[in-house]
Amino acid sequence: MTELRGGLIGCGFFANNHLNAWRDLSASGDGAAIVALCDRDEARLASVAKAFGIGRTYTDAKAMFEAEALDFVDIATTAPTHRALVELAAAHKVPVICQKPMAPTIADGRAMVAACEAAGVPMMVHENFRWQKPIMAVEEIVRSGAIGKPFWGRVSFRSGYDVISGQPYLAEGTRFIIEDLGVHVLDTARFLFGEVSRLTASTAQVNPTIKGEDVATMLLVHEGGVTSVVDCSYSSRRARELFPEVLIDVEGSEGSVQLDAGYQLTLITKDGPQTRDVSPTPLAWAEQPWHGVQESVLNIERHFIETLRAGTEPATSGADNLKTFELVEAAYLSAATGRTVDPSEAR
Ligand code: NAD
Ligand code: 89V
Repeated sequence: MTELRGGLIGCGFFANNHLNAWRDLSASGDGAAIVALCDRDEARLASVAKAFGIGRTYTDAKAMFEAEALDFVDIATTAPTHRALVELAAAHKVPVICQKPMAPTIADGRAMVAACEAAGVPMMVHENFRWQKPIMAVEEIVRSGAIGKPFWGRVSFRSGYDVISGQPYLAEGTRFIIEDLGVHVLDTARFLFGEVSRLTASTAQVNPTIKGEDVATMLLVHEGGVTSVVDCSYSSRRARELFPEVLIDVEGSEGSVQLDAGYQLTLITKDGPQTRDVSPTPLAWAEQPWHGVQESVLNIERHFIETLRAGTEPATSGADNLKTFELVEAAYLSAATGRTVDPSEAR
């Protein structure tokens, strides 16, 4: 199998995880490797290139696309640059995987999807929460029918972890938790319960040193009949700090499934409760407490490469992720107006 050649743009805080996972995929014969790096910060570029032994480096993305014959590009910059970089990739006919959040506005997101469609290149959003092992385990149970027809759910992320210290740009935007973290939990709710017809949200800003909301509570009515509560907070002081665990409850006509603290998964059926440990597998380069997120990066990159080889649509394609983006927009609109919103209003 010929190894696909990728370029990575953006060598910042989270890119180490991308690069470690790409290195694992290359070593395990999954058929992809990063051969070129780009960052407009020269010192950062040099240090990451050295750490990962990647000799071909660029401070300008256009120069990289022009000089390299790439099979794909991995965009790991922050949202304000995503549209221009995705459009550049499309112009060079290079398939893209682009970090979340997709873009600052849904209009930008639509333009990115349209550019890739017009160029005939696949586009995937790096929406990795549905690639976390514990979340995949919940989805597998729901899909198996073991709890019957689901009618209620909760997807919850509550933490007091100082996420701002690693990602200082998060303190600067007027939008914070729904855009950055809510996008993951809303996507998880779509993954588990399907599309949403109505959403009501309430938000709060508890931390006075930031500009956006750091607490959000959302009520979702899904088309298939499930009602779910999706809540997230970065201002929660709790008995046990769980960052970055997502807790999940699903109740169905024949039973329930709970993903509780410490990655404990309980299936409750007529035969009683059965609990098993679904902890993520720490990779060789994992750092606690990020190991579950890091494993999901490996899973999503592998999926992207499989879809490129098979010519199939990735699970979180650009078009798919626009539906999660509509939920983000619906949540902000609902919180601002106090009304229940049909996410299709954001279309
Ligand atoms: P960062 O600011 O630490 O790094 C971004 C890097 O991109 C910087 O080195 C910057 O110089 C470079 N850059 C920006 N624009 C560029 C351009 N046009 N050309 C070349 N280089 C450019 O950001 P980060 O914290 O690593 O976050 C990156 C993205 O990853 C964000 O969208 C964030 O939301 C996302 N993220 C995702 C997860 C997840 O679990 N999926 C976790 C953390 C961060
Ligand atoms: O996606 C993010 O930016 C990270 C998270 C911890 C949620 O993965 O903050």
